[in-house]
Amino acid sequence: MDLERTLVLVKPDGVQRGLVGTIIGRFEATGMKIVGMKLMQVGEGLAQRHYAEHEGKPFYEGLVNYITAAPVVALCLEGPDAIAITRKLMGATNPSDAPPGTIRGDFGVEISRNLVHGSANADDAVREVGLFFSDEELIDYSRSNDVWIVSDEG
Ligand code: 3AN
Repeated sequence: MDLERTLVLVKPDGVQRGLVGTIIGRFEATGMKIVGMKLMQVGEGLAQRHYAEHEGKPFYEGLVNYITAAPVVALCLEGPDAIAITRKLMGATNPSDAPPGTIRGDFGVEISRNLVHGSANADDAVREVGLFFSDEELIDYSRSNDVWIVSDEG
């Protein structure tokens, strides 16, 4: 299967609650590669572009306020079927519908504080990765050598 890339955000509630490592760990443990990662404050312009599809909905303003309220961790994940796998690990948008074992099911209780974002489909993934990362910020692992924890190189 072809490799896919997807955008993940650990949202402000995930950062404030000290769940960054736990949430990233769940994605990382699947074998998906982290090809981009940064802690950042999302400005209003970026938030509006990211959530453009929700403009006009009753929860839109709250959504922009929430994502801009405090830092997020943005990740670009890569792997076969990365978009669907990421969304499966996240669980349903509303944590009360998300089963135990998913990030939202284990750590969330309300839809407006649902901890994590993952691109919904291939078009969104390309658009959203481009919004949050420049090409230079994304790693090409084919240019890396294997590195072991214990090195025999002194
Ligand atoms: P998902 O993040 O699961 O892809 P979307 O794209 O439908 O869900 O919605 C984007 C974000 O908008 C959600 N993560 C959630 O924070 C917020 N949201 C969606 N629907 C509602 C709603 N009915 N009430 C409040 N917030 C909502």
